[in-house]
Amino acid sequence: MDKKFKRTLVTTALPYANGPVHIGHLAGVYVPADIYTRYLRLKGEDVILIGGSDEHGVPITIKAKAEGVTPQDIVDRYHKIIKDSFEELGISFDIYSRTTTDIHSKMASDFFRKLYEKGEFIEKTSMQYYDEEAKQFLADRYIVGTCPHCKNDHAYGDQCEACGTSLNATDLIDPHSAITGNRPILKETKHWYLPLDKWEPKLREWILEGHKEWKPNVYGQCKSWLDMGLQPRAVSRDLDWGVPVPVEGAEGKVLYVWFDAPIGYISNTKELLPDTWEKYWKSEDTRIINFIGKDNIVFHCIVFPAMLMADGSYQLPENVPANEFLNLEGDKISTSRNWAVWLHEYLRDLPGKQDVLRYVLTANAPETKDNDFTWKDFQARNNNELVAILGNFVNRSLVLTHKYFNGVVPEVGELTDYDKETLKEFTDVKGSLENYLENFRFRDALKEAMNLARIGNKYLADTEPWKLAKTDMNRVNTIMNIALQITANLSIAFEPFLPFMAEKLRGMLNIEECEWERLGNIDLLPAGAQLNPAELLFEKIEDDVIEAQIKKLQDTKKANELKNFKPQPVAENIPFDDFLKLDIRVGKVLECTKVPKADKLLQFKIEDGMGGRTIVSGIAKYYKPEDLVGKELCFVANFEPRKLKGVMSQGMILSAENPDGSLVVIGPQGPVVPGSQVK
Ligand code: B3M
Ligand code: ZN
Repeated sequence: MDKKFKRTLVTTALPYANGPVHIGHLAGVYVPADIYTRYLRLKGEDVILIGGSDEHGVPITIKAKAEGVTPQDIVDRYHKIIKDSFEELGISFDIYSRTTTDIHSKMASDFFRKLYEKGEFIEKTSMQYYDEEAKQFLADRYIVGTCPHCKNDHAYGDQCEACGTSLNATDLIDPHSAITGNRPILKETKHWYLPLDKWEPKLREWILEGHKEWKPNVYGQCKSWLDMGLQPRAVSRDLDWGVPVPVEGAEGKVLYVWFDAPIGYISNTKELLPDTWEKYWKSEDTRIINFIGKDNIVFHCIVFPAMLMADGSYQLPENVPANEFLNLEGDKISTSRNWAVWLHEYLRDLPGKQDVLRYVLTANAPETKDNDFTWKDFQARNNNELVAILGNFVNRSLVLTHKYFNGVVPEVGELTDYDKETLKEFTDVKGSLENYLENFRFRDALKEAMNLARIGNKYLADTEPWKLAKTDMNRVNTIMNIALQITANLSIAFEPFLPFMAEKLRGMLNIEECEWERLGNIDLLPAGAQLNPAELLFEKIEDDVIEAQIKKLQDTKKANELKNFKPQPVAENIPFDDFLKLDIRVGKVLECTKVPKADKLLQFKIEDGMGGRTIVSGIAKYYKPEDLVGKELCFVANFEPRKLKGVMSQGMILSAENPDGSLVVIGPQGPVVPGSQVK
């Protein structure tokens, strides 16, 4: 760590307590923050990891209304689920609290009052939508209307989720209240604004000049916000859920959730360290690191720092290593569409596999670009990397030691050049691991740790102690000593990433110590030390486990399609005579084959009572040809013949289209003579 700093305060974005956390949250924020904190702890540094639930904001009140419970009920439910599941995954928070505590309300309220008294806010009145029946102002999400851009009729007052445009509530066409369905009126209301423009020069200097080392995605986003020019931003809302605005004449108003939530980092630190919290927030020798997802960059790099500058007594973050997004099986993770792997469900469905998830999410972390989580990749990384490399090496070294030496660490003898080369390679790992970890490059760091196991595997495979055991036990002593030293090093190197595995491994090696400084040493296990029995560190994940998870997602997709299915609007009316122009017949499939070089097309020979005909149809994705032979179906018999991929098609087979685009062939429900007309 930079000599300037005596201690580190690590914060993780406070997840909204209106749903459980999913793998996207974990990969973006919590796993990297935990790796970083565990690493600093291992080095013996003064570091704390602060987390908590964000329990205010409009979505929580909407969810409560929808369920007929109070917002407090909602946040109590999810806070518990989130907190317990983080703990089970080994996210080593020093405190995981929430923003509905008294300590937090008081701190947020005092923070506001200080800025208010210093004259740091602008008071402005504006016209906002008001629901006369519900007698309340409608926050953005409470107003639904038609998007002026894409005409989606379910756009919200702050954003249209169909086309992604951010909106002002007053942009919506035909706005109505999500509470009563009434058309809201515009009514005057007063709010407090933080003049971000006032802080723009300082922010520019602090970020654009002072923090060129920030990740390019973070730096770039800040630069583009700053270049667009900052505007005053309202920090209060007309709402009855939140921290009340602590000034006279502010009845019915609360602090905007993005004003109070980041103060949660401070209040949670105070809850943890009532007497010394200020040391972590207000002294220059503390390094503050905010782990967040990319959608939170503006709040952490612009808005919150402007609040801290306005207060004047706090340190600004030293780094904000925001990650990009993790997608799931090719689609954006979405809470409302239930398109996610939920942590609490993962822990239930794949018990004891915390480290596997930590491993996969780190190996595939969206550090520089969006990445995709797939269950197949999860399985492959477990089976081919954790089991086949790491687990295999550790198991071999322990099992061989038990076999040849009754589990006692053998003496090391004379080293060969190859031994020396191997040792050099693995002592170098420490430096590169540190370099990566300190620069928030956790994927690379993990690769480097895994490299240690690769070195070990290769060493055993090359030296083949099992062959030498018959002829040269002296050499086997040395080889196994080296293999065991590498194994012991793994228990340190992996501790930040896979803490459950590392602890189990230390148990097998019968060692307690785990100090980062010892990493790279070749005397972690003294000769003569007794090892405990070997156990497997990882087990293969079978196909059925993965298939069950994939099926769960497919079911979700189907359920969403049904929920969202809107039949096509019915076409214009036509006279009966027009219908009669279509000659629809029943036919029987005599032959059905794939059309060569056309993966969508099937070619049919149809018995039509008139000597038979050939029809080509684009349904190859949905049927195996042999399954259709002998079936009766309906076809349009008087279509102009046309050539498809070189085959003349005399008609069109009728099918129905499902919401997912799949096609199902239409046929009679009872026996019909081929050639009969459909009317
Ligand atoms: N709850 C948004 C989010 O979960 C917000 C973060 C607050 S961090 C102070 O993405
Ligand atoms: Zn739209």
